[in-house]
Amino acid sequence: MNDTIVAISTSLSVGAISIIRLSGDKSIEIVNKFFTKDLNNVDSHTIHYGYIKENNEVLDEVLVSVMKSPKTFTTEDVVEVNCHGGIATTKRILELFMRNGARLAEPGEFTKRAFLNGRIDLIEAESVMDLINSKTEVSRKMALNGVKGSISNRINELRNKLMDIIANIEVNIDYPEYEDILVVTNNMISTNIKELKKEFKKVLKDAENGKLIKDGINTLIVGRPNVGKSSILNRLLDEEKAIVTDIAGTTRDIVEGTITIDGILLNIIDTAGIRDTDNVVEKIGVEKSLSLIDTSDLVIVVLNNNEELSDDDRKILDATKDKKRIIFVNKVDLESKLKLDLDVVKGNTIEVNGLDALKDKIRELFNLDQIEKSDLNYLSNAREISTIKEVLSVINDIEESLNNNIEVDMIEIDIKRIWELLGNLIGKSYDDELIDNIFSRFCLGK
Ligand SMILES: Nc1nc2c(ncn2[C@@H]2O[C@H](COP(=O)(O)OP(=O)(O)OP(=O)(O)O)[C@@H](O)[C@H]2O)c(=O)[nH]1
Ligand SMILES: [Mg+2]
Repeated sequence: MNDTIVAISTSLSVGAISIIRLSGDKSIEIVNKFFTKDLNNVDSHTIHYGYIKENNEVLDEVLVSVMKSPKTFTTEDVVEVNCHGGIATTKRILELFMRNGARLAEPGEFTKRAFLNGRIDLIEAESVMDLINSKTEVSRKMALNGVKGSISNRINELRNKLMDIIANIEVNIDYPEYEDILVVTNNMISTNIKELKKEFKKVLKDAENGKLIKDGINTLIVGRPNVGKSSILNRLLDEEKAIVTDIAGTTRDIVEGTITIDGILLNIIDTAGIRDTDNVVEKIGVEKSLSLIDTSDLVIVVLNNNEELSDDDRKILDATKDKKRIIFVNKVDLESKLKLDLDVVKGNTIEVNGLDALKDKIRELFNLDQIEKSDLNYLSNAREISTIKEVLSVINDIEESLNNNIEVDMIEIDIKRIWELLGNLIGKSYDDELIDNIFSRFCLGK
């Protein structure tokens, strides 16, 4: 039997109302001890007005919601006390409940109980966290699909298809003498596996979009000193965030800002101009700029239209050639001296032009218009994406076995492995450490 947990479910700051939530067998009993109305025989899913009192001292005037097992978020008895907001009152009532049989919930423990009690699966649980953290309309919609179970349905459908294949193989192995069963051949499995591979590849591609929706596009602005990187950042943000001067080497540390394009966050980082330098501080800045290239989703390489391509420019172009990148040729208001045989976007930040073209290029590179129109039934976190990658690698093994005419019952082992991986994904089977890890990332009270 679970103990009864309690936490403040709203944020602990000044606000009109705070909610203290309890879940577990003793929820009603604990609140009832201090509430002015008897909650023992009230109907489930009802709200009651009264006071919380400790030894004749009124702590607050509250509304208490009583939700009885099993139709609650955790499937246990849940009581929510709506008290006046602010830190002092909320804490006082929380402490009262803690002194009387409730334990302070761990971060994510309410959602963890919902999962362990079978009310939601793991993807739905992770989506609760995504929903809380979502900053844009698109990420909110995607997270809500997760909470509602649409994403899990997509995985369950694939899992059922695998089960069909496994069942067919098993029948063949166990009852080879039956005349009217379908004889499962490598050919037949091969057709099925090809189809599944296509579907999992689509799931993975969508998941990469999902990650962009959730985390945004990490965009790095790089280039030699003085080409106008900080000016571009400022124009994009429409704010004088970074210092701009005509002194080469003005930006020493990174400067960050965010904008949204078609509902997708663009996390923009302006960096120190890259050049060979003996200045210790500038050198550290340059190294930082270079090291950030690897981890970014998009690199904007800025070149100066008014100067010929230099060795430093070439170095930067070379360091970014395998990345998703946009080359922005700045200062087109000045005489053109740059010669370059690559696809570029041109502009200048004084009269401000070229930035719309830059945004269009970003839309094109990341297919943003399609993301906005899609159903958003996407997986999106690292755990989910790495599981799908593992599935695809097992599928490759299967294809290899099929090519080598390995026996069907050997291939079945790999098919079962995929079925299991998808089970882990939705939390049908799980290990405790993983579950603790996932839920500990939640905020307190959720
Ligand atoms: N003519 C012209 N000048 C520009 C343009 N963009 C920026 N500048 C000027 O170029 C100089 C350098 O601009 P910054 O934005 O500080 O350049 P940066 O690349 O951030 O330079 P560092 O931080 O030193 O690496 C400033 O004097 C800007 O006013 C442009 O499009 N046209
Ligand atoms: Mg700068």
